[in-house]
This record gives sequence, structure tokens and C-alpha cells, in this order.
Amino acid sequence: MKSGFVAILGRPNAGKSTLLNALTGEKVAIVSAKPQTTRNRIAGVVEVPARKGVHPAAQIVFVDTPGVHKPGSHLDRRMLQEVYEALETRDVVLVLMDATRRVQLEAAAEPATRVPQVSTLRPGSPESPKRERTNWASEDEFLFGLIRKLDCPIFLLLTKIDLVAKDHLLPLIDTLTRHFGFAQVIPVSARKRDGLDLLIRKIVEALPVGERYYPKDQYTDQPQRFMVAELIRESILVETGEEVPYASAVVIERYEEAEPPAPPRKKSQAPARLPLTRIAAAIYCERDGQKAILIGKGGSKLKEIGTGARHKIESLIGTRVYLELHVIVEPGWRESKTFVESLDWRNQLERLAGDQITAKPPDEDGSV
Ligand SMILES: Nc1nc2c(ncn2[C@@H]2O[C@H](COP(=O)(O)OP(=O)(O)OP(=O)(O)O)[C@@H](O)[C@H]2O)c(=O)[nH]1
Ligand SMILES: [Mg+2]
Repeated sequence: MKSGFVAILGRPNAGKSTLLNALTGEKVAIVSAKPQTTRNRIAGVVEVPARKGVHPAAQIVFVDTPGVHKPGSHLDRRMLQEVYEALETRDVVLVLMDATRRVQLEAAAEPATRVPQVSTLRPGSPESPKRERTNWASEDEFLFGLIRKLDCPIFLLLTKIDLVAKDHLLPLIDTLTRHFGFAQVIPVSARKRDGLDLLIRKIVEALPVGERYYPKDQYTDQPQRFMVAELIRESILVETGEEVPYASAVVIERYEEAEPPAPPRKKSQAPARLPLTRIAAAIYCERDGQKAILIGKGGSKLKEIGTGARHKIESLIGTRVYLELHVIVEPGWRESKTFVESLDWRNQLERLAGDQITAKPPDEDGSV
């Protein structure tokens, strides 16, 4: 069989996490229309059955990463570090580019600047004159700088093609294919599942022969506890705007697993109620004003965040869930190395193993 790690890279909002979820068929990573949703690298494991005469069976470990952007805060630097770590272990790299954004860029570019703008993206290309760059192009250069020296196959994926007219797409693919040294250029729509079979086939072809890295039935490396924290953060991304989602972090403080379900009953009896998991989580923000927004009038916003998250958590873990949320102001946490490091679930696991996490009672004003 074949196996290997495939790093998914791209600018914020390129559709990386949506692709990961579509490929695994599970909700492995949270998704939102707001950029910089993903903060940690997340593995999603895909088992590919053998196809006679085409390829052997394979296990592909996709690694979703935070969107590449120039770091400002310590949190940003930590997010970029996650990208570097994903690139340390990789057999193939997928660079995702939002086709809708590319088409807009091409349309906005003056004819004179169109070609140089694209050529700035070519790995190893000489730098173009500054006047020809847009902010977007320079951000793309930063992304391409990360992969320039990699010695593994790099695929360019044009994403969200369900939103782009074919007559825009074809010239774009043509330009990209002619200008860049990618092993493959594959247009995909994670939403419509377009191009995913081809992508899987090309990846399996490129992977080395090897045994599984994860058990056959495991679809992610994340502990459930961390996925729960992410679902709460997803709810915050949906329910709040402006800077609040960016200044928010979620830490699970208490996680009491449900008792095993009651034994099966006769059909004539009322169905047994699902067991109950009790979870308490803290939402950290940076300022009192953000806390006020997160709690809302009479606790209404926090209730909405909690209700939205609870439904998703229930479908993730398959029990009923009692969720308590409270909000804590931690001024400037995004600049605190210690705090940012403490959010990483890999570090949290170490702490839990050391039994150092203590549960805190929920705030009176903030509980749901
Ligand atoms: N129409 C359409 N929308 C998509 C597709 N893929 C992603 N999106 C949307 O694009 C937005 C961003 O998707 P994400 O998967 O969160 O993007 P990301 O690259 O993981 O973003 P960050 O984690 O912020 O770096 C969401 O609103 C998605 O619903 C697609 O194939 N078609
Ligand atoms: Mg993401």
C-alpha cells in the first residue's frame, strides 16, 4: 500500500478546511466565511481503496493549516509556526488558491500589469518591480516563498470553481499552467465535490509505498475535547462580528463524559434518553467591550453561541450535552507567548496528563 502526509496550504479563506472536510467526509475542521478561522494544524485521515490497474490502496493524512498571512501578533506567529511544522512532515503539498479571487484580480489588473502580476507567483521567479505589485500579490509571494525550496511534488488547486464561470476558469488554468512549475494544476469545488476523485488519484500516484500512520478507522488526530472547543469557536465566528472572533479563544475547563448508555429496551417501552455529557468552557477575549458583546443583552448572545455549539457538539459525540459557557477578559492575550502556547491542544494534553487543569466555576452573568 501507499501512505503519506499531504500539507494543505493557502491564504486565509482559500477553502482549505472545507476541502479537508469534503475529502474526509467528516467535520474535522471548523469553517467560516471570515479569514483566519483555523489556528492549529489539523490532520484528516482518508483511506483510499485499491483501484485495479490504477493504484494500490492508500492512507492519505491531509494536514490543514492556518491561512498564510504576514504575522502581526504572537498568535499570528504561532499560526505560521503551525504551517512550518506541517511542512516538516509532508510528501505532497497542495497550494490552494481561491479561483474567485484570482478571476477578480485578473479582471482588475491593467493589461500592462497582468502578466508581471502572475509571474510574481512563479516559484523562483525574479522579483518584479514594486509598482506592479498589489497587496494580494505580495501576500501570495510570501506564501510561495514558503514552498520555493521544497523538494516534494506541489499541486496547485484552484478552489470554489462552482462560483466561477468556465470561460473565466479555462484561461486562468492555462496561464497558471504555463507560468508555474507545479506538478499538477487541479480545479476543485469542495462544495460540489468536483475534481476530488482526480485529486485523490494524483496524490496516491505521488505518495511513497508505506504502511498506515493511523488506525484504519481514525479520521483525525484531534482529541474530542479540542474539537468541542473548536465548535464553540465556530459558533462565535458565526454569531459575532468585527474584531470579536479574532480576539476570542476557547478553553474547555470541565469535560465529564456521559455514563455508558442504558441497556437496550423492548420495542414497546419508551426509548431510553441519550446519556448526558457535561462540558464547561471559558471564552477568553481581550477587552471589557468584547465581553459585553459576547454576553449580549441579558446573556442573549452567549445563549445563542451556546445553543449553536451544543447542537454541533451533540452530533459530534452522540450524547446529549449540557454546556456551560463563561467569558473571561485576558487583556492582550494574543501577544502573550505563554497564553498562546497554552491554547495549543498538544500542550493542553500534556497539562491534562500532568493533572494540572483545575475546573473553574462559571460566572453568574455568563452561564448558559
Ligand atoms: N461556493 C463555495 N464556497 C466554498 C468552497 N470551499 C470553501 N468555501 C467557502 O469559503 C469560505 C472559507 O472556507 P474555509 O474552508 O474556512 O477556508 P480556509 O482556507 O480554511 O480559511 P482559514 O482557516 O481562515 O485560513 C467559507 O465560507 C466556505 O464555505 C467551495 O468549494 N465552494
Ligand atoms: Mg481553515
